[in-house]
Amino acid sequence: QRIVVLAGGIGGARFLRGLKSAAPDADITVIGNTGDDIHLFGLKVCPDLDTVMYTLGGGIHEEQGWGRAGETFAVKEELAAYGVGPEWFGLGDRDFATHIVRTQMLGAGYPLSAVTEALCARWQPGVRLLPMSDDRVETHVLVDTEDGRKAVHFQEYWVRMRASVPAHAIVPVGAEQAKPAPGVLEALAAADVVLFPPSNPVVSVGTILSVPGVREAVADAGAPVVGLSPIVGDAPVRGMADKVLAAVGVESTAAAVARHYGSGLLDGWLVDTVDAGAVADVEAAGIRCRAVPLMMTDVPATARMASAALALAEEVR
Ligand code: GDP
Ligand code: FO1
Ligand code: CA
Repeated sequence: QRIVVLAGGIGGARFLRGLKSAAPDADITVIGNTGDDIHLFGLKVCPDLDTVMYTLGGGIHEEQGWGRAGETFAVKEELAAYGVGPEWFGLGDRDFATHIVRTQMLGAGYPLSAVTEALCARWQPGVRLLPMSDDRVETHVLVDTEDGRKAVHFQEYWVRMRASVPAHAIVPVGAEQAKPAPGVLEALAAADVVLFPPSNPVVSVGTILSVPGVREAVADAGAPVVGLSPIVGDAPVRGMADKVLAAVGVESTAAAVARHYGSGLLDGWLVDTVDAGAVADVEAAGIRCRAVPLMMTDVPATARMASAALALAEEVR
């Protein structure tokens, strides 16, 4: 069975761990969000690709959900001693090595997709991890500051500002000119099932879908497309999905997110049991819907979510 998953960072990575456990023989291709990528200290950092790679490869800081286990911060402290920032983004020593290897290979002319494959040769995530594009795309967020309205990098909005002010618009800068990475459209065309994990619908899945050709390839995949709600009980389980959903005029409810994707894209949608009241709403929008527990508390619970998504895909096939 060929499964294609459009994944962000923590929500995508944790779901994939459950999916691998639920479908150990499946051939899984992950299309990863690169809109969160940022250049720091001359290095290219790809938080969502790394979160998937480290989580599936056994190197993740489990409690935090991003970055490396057993991390130290000597380089960060030394940079700070030179007065070299930004000090608000925490890059650890182990993680730095990944960014050095990536930046060196990019400088030598390899595309990000080839670099990601090389990094995964070490981590063996057990899935084929593709960046959504080899072209630079950077999500910016329009916010009001003392100097008026301006666009800040998504990481600045989330990590430095902690999403404490309203987001007025979300712009995937560069997306219009970006091409899907090699393998992305081919994987979607050959998929038996396409899954949207409980990833951020705007700055993770939405950014992937903003790469020209990807939305069309998902809609035309000829395979069932099933998503899992990242919104449980009218709030994100973690993160700033409520803020970025508001920026695109979507309520933070499981039903509103399903309608936002729409029946042109989604065939099936899973909501948490606390949102069982939303099932009729979603089905009225032409999307088959079931309510099951959607909290990824551990791998077995997450595997049950993945099984429910695959079962719903069979129902709508
Ligand atoms: P990020 O790039 O690290 O922000 O990760 P993703 O975009 O892949 O996923 C973020 C989303 O995951 C957030 O909107 C959370 O609400 C959602 N999420 C995190 N943990 C859980 C969980 O256990 N269950 C569900 N249903 N959603 C979750
Ligand atoms: N998230 C934070 O909240 N603070 C950080 O200092 C931070 C550093 C960081 C470094 C590498 C990396 O791969 C991820 C990192 N993250 C950090 C997580 C990341 O910014 C976000 O979780 C996602 O991009 C949100 O979608
Ligand atoms: Ca992300």
